[in-house]
Amino acid sequence: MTNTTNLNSHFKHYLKTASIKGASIPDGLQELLLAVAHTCAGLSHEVAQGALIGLLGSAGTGNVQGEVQQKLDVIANDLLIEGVQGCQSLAGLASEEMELPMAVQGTGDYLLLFDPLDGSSNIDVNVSIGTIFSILKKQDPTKPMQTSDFLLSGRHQVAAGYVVYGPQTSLALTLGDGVVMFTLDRTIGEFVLTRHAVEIASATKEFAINMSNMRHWSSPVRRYVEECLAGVSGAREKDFNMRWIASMVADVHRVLSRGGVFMYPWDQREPHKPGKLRLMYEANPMSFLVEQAGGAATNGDQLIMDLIPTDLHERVSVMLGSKEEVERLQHYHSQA
Ligand code: P6P
Repeated sequence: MTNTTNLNSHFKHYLKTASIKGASIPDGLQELLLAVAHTCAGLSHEVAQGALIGLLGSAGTGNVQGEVQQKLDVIANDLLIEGVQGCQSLAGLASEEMELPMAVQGTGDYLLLFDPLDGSSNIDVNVSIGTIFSILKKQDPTKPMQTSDFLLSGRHQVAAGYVVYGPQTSLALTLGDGVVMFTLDRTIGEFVLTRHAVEIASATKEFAINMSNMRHWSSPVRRYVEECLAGVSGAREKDFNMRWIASMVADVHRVLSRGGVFMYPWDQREPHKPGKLRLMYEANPMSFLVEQAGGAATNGDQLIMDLIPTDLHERVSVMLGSKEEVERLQHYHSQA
């Protein structure tokens, strides 16, 4: 992304003036991105209020994934649906929290997918959580939306990003020409450009994985992690550090910010499921950001964004981040 990289510009000004591969951002896409960002700025306030307004704890309902919904999961989902209703180019939307997609205008250029509040198991313990979004270009904008319209590979994304509700509320965005980051200025309720040309270092000394699942992993993943743990006393030329926040948005924000590799691989507890994380509204948007920042994202055998989905809520094994480490993981998988 070029020009308008003058830091401190507000999100709306950025979208109006950004040049993406030499072209300005279409008005309909600007409108949609503004609506998502505005909704997430409001959600940041709700998240920060938490217990003060009775928003912690379970909603007493389950979602399509069979997971217990937190109150904030439901609120985030409802706010995002409401927030984009006026977007004239939005044909429809799909959410982790809903089995079927929902028509907005019915016809239109874009399809929005989101995980409204990822990492919600962390809500009650005051650990960072986030909203992940992906925007696909609808193949035929004149026809009414249907579920099959969403089943496109991650290469069809025209935009992707997340908002992480942490000590700061940060928004990361790619439109296919690099990655930029914004910080919510609560004094004015605006996202302000604070980083541009975000790049993931190819080498790293930091890996992120839930180590308690080690006995369930495939051998290539076990080999990789065991070598990281052994460091210079083993096959690696350096020692490693480990992080695991159990909130994908927070872990990926760290990888984008300072490098590293994030893994949630397939494991044998559910051998018929390719992984835990969802392809369409978690892995694909994060993979788009990571690739645009010079990193890589694989399921072990293929690049995640090359995968052709067959189901809106399908899951995938995820290994993403610093290119050297992801390529090593791919190499170990190719030898298995
Ligand atoms: P575990 C959150 O529930 C999530 O979907 C991701 O955000 C996170 O990376 C992962 O699950 C954490 O899973 O098994 O460590 O609790």
